[in-house]
Amino acid sequence: MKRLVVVSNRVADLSKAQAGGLAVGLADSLSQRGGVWMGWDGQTLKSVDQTEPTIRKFGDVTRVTIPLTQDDYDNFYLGFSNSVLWPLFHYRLDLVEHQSAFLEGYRRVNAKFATALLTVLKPDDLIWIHDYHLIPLAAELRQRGCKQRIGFFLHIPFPPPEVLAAVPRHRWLVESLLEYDVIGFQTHTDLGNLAHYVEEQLGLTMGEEGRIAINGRAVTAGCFPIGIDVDAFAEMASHSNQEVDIETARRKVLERSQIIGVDRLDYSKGLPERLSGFARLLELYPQMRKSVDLMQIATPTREEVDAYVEIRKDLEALSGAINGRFADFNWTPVRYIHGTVPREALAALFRAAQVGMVTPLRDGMNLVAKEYIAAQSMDDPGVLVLSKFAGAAEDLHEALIVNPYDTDDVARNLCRALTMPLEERQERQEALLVRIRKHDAAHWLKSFLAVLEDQGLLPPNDARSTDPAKSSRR
Ligand code: GDG
Repeated sequence: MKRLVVVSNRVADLSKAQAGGLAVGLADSLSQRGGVWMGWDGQTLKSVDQTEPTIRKFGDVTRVTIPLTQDDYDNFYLGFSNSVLWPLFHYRLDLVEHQSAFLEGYRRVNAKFATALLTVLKPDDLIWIHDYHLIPLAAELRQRGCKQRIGFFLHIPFPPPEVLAAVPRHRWLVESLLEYDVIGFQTHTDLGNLAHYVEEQLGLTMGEEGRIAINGRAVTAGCFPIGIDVDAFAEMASHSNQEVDIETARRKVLERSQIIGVDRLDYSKGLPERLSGFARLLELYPQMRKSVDLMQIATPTREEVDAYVEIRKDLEALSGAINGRFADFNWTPVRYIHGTVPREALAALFRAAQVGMVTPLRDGMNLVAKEYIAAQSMDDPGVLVLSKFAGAAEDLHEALIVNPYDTDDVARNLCRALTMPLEERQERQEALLVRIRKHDAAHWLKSFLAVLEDQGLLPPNDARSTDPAKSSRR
């Protein structure tokens, strides 16, 4: 078995036990095969352009980290990655803020990653690079003579050509992407968008099994929906949590239901629209007043980017306005928490909530949707209300699928979820559990690595079960 080398912008702390999910899956895989995980160490140096990596061993896993300079941080991380690619790939052209220094910073840091990675690479390694920060890394490695197989997984959406065309040097970006041997997307829609781009802009075709022939090489693009460790999350949710239990008992007495939302405080997650949809529920269905509240946990993220400062202000104003309008002396409709909650408490909160509200305006997959399902008890399961613009909606058909921009649609579906008979909730839960088990974290890892190792073609259940060129999720 080949040694695995994973590269992502940030590296999980391998000295601490991780609570489930992607980091655990990757760390397990690395320790089984032996491997390397490389990324930014989270430090910014004032002026020194130090590329010397820091290398630490954790059993058979080597953690390689490099610092960034302040300039790298501003232009590569805050700039091109999070003020150009993130908004654009989430179809938010209105939020793109580009400066020419951003693109230079993006290229420079990718070159820096390549130089650092070369110091630890072995000829037989299998390289797996993650996410939008590092699209040109394969091209940088190839320029330095790297011959190993290199795969790439995009965690966020891949937009249609007409949106992608707004990225400065978009053709260069996609040509860099095509330097990988394997390109993984979350959904068939994303895969279809690449097929459209290569056809329209590069005059290439994506053939059977996602193959693109370019410069005498074959690139394989496929759909690998990411998942969670279902049993680990369900187990965590089944543990009693005293604070959540007390709150649940109080609700029972008051016959009051809870809707829960948990997200990074990001404009892609549709939080203002979510609060408006909830307010519309209280308007359209006055009988719901005092019998339901919304707990929204919004975890701070990228607070140095202007768009994130704006969204925080908007949310605080909106939750205050809804509470001002509807609250009673013994009922507060919106509980808005700007902070991070321990994972165990999160799992218990999911289990205790009658509705999980996952309504992003655009999302690669959305793991919260899968965690909410995993946390439910079969005796009395809650209902998932899911945006049609989340990658997860391509598979989770038994959720109540909504258009997050349409507050009436959201309100109607919230009401339906809150009044859904037990039998229907159980049927939906059972079907959803089968789905998240089929596409869990282990399956994601195994299926991507099988293709990267060139052990046959894409698995039939995942590979283009619909023609990507005709795919139309969003
Ligand atoms: C990107 C893509 C794709 C959130 N708040 C707290 C907390 N969380 C955890 C959730 C979940 C994770 O963070 C968020 O994952 P998502 O998938 O929902 O979203 P992104 O962070 O945007 O992730 C996304 C993902 O990559 C994987 O490919 O699905 O589409 O955007 O696990 O539970 N965890 C704790 N406290 C919090 O307050 N402990």
